Amino acid sequence: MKHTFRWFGAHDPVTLAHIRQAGATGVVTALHHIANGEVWEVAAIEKVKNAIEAVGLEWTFIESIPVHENIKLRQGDFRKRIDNYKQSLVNAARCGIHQVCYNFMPVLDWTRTRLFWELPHGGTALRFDIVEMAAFELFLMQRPGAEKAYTSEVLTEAETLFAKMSASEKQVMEDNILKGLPGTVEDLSMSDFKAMLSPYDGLTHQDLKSNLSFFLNEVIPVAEEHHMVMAIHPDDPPIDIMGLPRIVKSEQDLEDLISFVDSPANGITLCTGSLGANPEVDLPKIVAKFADRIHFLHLRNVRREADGSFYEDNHLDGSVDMYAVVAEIMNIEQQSGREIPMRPDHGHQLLDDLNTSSAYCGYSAIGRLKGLAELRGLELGIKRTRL
Ligand code: DNO
Repeated sequence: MKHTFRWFGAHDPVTLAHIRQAGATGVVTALHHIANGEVWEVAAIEKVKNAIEAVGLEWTFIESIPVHENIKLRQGDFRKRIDNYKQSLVNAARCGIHQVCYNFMPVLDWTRTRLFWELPHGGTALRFDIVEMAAFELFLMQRPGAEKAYTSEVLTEAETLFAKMSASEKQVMEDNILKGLPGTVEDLSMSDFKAMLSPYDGLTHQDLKSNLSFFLNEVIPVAEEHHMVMAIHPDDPPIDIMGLPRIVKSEQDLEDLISFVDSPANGITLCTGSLGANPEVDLPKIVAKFADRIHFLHLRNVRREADGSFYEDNHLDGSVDMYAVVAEIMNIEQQSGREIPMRPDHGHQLLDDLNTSSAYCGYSAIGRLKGLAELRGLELGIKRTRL
């Protein structure tokens, strides 16, 4: 595997020098200052690329060129936004960057109810709690029909929980949940958020899949022409939340995705944390099945709980059998001669991370360094026992 680290740009307190010290050889980043849907110009891409190369690293993957909401909705100026997307791809290729991650989650990216959930040793982890999520939807957001999305046990617990929460706890919960836009530090207000959701009213999974298919049929030929690959990130968590359809959360969804355009350029980011939160997903099987479509690896573990909650565990502990996943990845690398880029996805807040609260949620230096070190050790161990 090619070892990379995510970097959020010049404002990231985890610097390129830190990334190099952590043992990564590649960087994964985006032009976070460019508004979603605008063209990434060559000069702006070059500037970031030069900064990365100046410290002896390489810009391995773009994560992400975000997809404008009008493209997901196939409404308004979506054709212009798709043209902009194509132009950004062409410009990235001109700068020598050929691998692009993206997602097709409506409105929100990843969603958690706790950003600093304390572990027994005092470090913190990200957590998605189904009871808190239900309490948010029912009582803070007051989404009509939200009760249909939860079991009666969860609804009862959510009611009890909400009755006990103080005003400030409710505010923290709202801020946490509306945080799902990586690379930003701004929280959305509830009314902005509702305004963003309303165009999705009545949009079904099938509609959203058809809009994804339309988008891919437009951009994949451009990617192919410029020897690029696109790698969709699965939905996180892998369930419908807030009434929004989520369409990349299961093996069947991945099959549908690759059927939309039959090209290796139409690929997947294997996020073991996102897919691994779905108890029905067999990750080693998915690696073997979609081998030639897996272009990027987000390696992270989750510990699933019976009611659908989960938290992010150590990279090698939890419900995902990381040994089996990495062993399968190494099989497909061996068969294809490829070296697939990986990044340790997220990390706990540990040691000095706990004093540097300005890092992006989930993207602490030491927690991720630990994850990378463990994953590299696992990889080396597998390699040596196979020799
Ligand atoms: C979370 C990340 C995601 C990912 C995007 C890709 O930390 O894994 O935000 O970058 O979904 O577009």
